Amino acid sequence: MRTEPLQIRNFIDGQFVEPVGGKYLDNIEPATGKPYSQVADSDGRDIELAVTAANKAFPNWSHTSAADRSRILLRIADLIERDLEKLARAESIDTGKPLSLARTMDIPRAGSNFRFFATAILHTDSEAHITDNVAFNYTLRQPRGLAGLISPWNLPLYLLSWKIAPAIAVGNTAIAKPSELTPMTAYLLCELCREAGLPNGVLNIVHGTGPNVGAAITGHPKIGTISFTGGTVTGRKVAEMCAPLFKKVSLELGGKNPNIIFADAELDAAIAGSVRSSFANQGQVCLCGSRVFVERSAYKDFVDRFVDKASKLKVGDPLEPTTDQGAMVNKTQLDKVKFYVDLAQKEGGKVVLGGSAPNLINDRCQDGYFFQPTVITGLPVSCRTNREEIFGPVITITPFDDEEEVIGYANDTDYGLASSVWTQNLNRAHRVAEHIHTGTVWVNCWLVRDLRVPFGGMKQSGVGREGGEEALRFFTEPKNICIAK
Ligand code: TXE
Repeated sequence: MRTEPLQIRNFIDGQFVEPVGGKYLDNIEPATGKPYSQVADSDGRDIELAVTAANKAFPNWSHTSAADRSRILLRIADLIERDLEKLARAESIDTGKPLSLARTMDIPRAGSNFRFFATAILHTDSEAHITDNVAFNYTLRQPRGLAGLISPWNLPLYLLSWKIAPAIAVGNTAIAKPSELTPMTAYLLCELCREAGLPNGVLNIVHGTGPNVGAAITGHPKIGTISFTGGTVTGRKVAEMCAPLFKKVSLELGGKNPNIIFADAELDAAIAGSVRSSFANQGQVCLCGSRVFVERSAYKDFVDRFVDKASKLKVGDPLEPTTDQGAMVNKTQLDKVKFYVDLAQKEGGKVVLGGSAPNLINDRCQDGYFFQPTVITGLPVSCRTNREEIFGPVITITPFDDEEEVIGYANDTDYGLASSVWTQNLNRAHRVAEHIHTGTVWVNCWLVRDLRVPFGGMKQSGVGREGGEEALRFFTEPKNICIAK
């Protein structure tokens, strides 16, 4: 008997509701290339309903005590942890990422995001100043109102929760739009928020495409704060929509991150760390180190050992426990990767690993969007392959001769999100880290995350910072009150 596919509906005012237009998009499973559910294809009319609900909820929620807000967010974190397996499986099916990765990274990090901001709001301090003998100044940090949160498809629940948690923790109400490519865990999160007792209208999730729903959020006059994560091209459109409305905007965009290995690095650790930073999540992480630079004296040894280790990554069915590399999120991304591998060879590069789709994974996955971990050498530093974000399992490895040269290579990009430096020389680590133009520099590690630190990019990698104190400040409005003595 043919069962009807699950229809992912919008979550507005605490209820799951049909999109006003009654339309749905197929939701494709990347590992099979076949639809396995449907997602609401909403538009501005649905955003209007969400704005009404968020507006209605704002007065009570913004006056709820921090202790009560904290208790609800902690309950959400507990429920995410309770449903770890269910959420991880949903995330893996929806994105094509290995189940093991969703289980160990995406879902636990989503729970951590709620837990972190649930407790952070209990320990915020306020500024006060005695102005000579004439006045007493203090600063109130108040919630801004309605927050519009737009998230991408690569780490769906991780990045969506990274926005929802601080936004509502400080007392805003939120209208969130997950990527239409990966809506499932956002849908499941709504059920958990309701079970946790989050009041109706505090969180509203409207599904659909960027132009129909995302633009309705960024263009809505009553949504004063926008937090966006996605591509640089789209980030520019978001900024253009928000500027004339004087909205407060945070943009987390793309990256083309340098990963620098000096000859004195602990090479086993550098190779293991570099394989992970190159191919985690099929290279679909804005923080991946896609431009690897190796000091010339260690270059051949590094390339041989890196290729050997990367060749052992198992490309497979994301649901198999032994899989290291799953499917790319959709055909568009797969075609983009194929385009850049062809371009790299036209630019003089040599494919020393991968470069094409793998052999048949299994019958279930024969039409999935798979691509082998790919390593390309011999490219000039400033070619398109080394300048443009590919966002897939494709990295380049290039030799360098000295510190000044490699810092110049690292900074020769329109992006500035993250970087890694591998060396046992402490002075050099500090020196190089200081001169690289990225928002985050990891030394002898990658993707070690502390939620207290500011996170974000420079140049075309974004505007603003999320994480920790920065996120609490972003989602609140400081008001200075001066009282004459
Ligand atoms: O992201 P988009 P896409 C990079 C990566 C990728 C490229 C495009 O290089 O190849 O971006 O990916 C919504 N107004 N990153 O197309 O378009 C959209 O529905 C408002 C890096 O998937 O940026 C989705 O919810 N919203 C990034 C979200 O924006 C709009 C992670 C992101 O979609 C919109 C993902 C509009 N006009 C991709 N158009 C990172 N930094 O991690 C689309 N959206």
